Amino acid sequence: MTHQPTDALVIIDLQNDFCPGGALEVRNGDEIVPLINRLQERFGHVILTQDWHPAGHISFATSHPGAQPFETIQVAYGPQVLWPDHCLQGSAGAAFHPQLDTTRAELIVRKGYNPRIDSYSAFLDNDHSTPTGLGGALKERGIQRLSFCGLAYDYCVHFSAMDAVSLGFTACVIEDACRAIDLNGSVARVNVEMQRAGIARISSDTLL
Ligand code: VGL
Ligand code: ZN
Repeated sequence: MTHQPTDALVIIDLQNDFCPGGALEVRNGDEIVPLINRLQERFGHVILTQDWHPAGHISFATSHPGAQPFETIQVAYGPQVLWPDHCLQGSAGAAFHPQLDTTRAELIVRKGYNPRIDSYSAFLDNDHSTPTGLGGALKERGIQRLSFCGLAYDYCVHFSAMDAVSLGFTACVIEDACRAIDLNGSVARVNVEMQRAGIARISSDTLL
């Protein structure tokens, strides 16, 4: 099943700011690091993503006078949740969790660097039209099946898996190797969307 040349593990945003004590902490986000390190050994291809925002980014509540974090506003490309300032380019918060093994990662995809467009997905910005280039890179390497893990389950993991399927990849999510933000019922909502899209939610047991 794994270690196939056509399979890749995609580890989403396992960065300090999404871990306990970080600017946009995901509850127990750091707990999944040892498991993800073990999972990497089962895959021939490992890809990392890194949320990477400039100061004044459109997704920061501080960029919109009077707005509060976790509020949703309308921007040019549709609704946008506003977040605390996080994953500032080059900051300690934007660095990978220190225990994450990054030695085998063959590609690190940075996203969210355009000040005017947020990017939850590893493939497309939130305007759903600007590609990051990852889809093409994976296709050029002959990769067809993607297993997703990381942070946050209901945002960047979810959007990445959905776009993967729409680009023609087979996608699954390793549920116990993710942690969620769970804002306004987002976990229940994304579970339904992923099921409809044919994205299996699997347990790491089936891979280890
Ligand atoms: C993420 C909110 C804002 C994520 C990134 O990695 O899920 N969530 N930026
Ligand atoms: Zn972000």
